[in-house]
Amino acid sequence: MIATSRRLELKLLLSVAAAALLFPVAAMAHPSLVGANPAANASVPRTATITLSFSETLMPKLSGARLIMTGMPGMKNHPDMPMKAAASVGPDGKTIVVKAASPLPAGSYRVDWHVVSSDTHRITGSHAFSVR
Ligand SMILES: [Cu+2]
Repeated sequence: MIATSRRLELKLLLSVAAAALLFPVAAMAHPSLVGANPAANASVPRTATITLSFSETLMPKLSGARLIMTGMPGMKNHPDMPMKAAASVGPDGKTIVVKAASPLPAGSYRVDWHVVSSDTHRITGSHAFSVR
């Protein structure tokens, strides 16, 4: 009897281990940037809103972005200049919406983003575009 229940126990453990190997991959994927408006390296008319779309549902409290002006027409060696902007995760849970306090003047910009999804790893990246 004891040997039989041990064998059953072992079988159960093995099937749990096999399931753990098969299923966590999709659930544990890191969020990646899959789209943005303005698009990467695009030159767009004046706008105050930038949206970044990710592949995973984000944790709003641990995800955000900073908007930085990196260049201005006619100015050499423009230092990184943080812009007044608010970033929040949109209603779909997968989008970061960055709203500048006012429409951005002509220049080049970079959005430094950080996101956390269900696997709890912090992923960072940056996204560049310009306003003409
Ligand atoms: Cu991760």
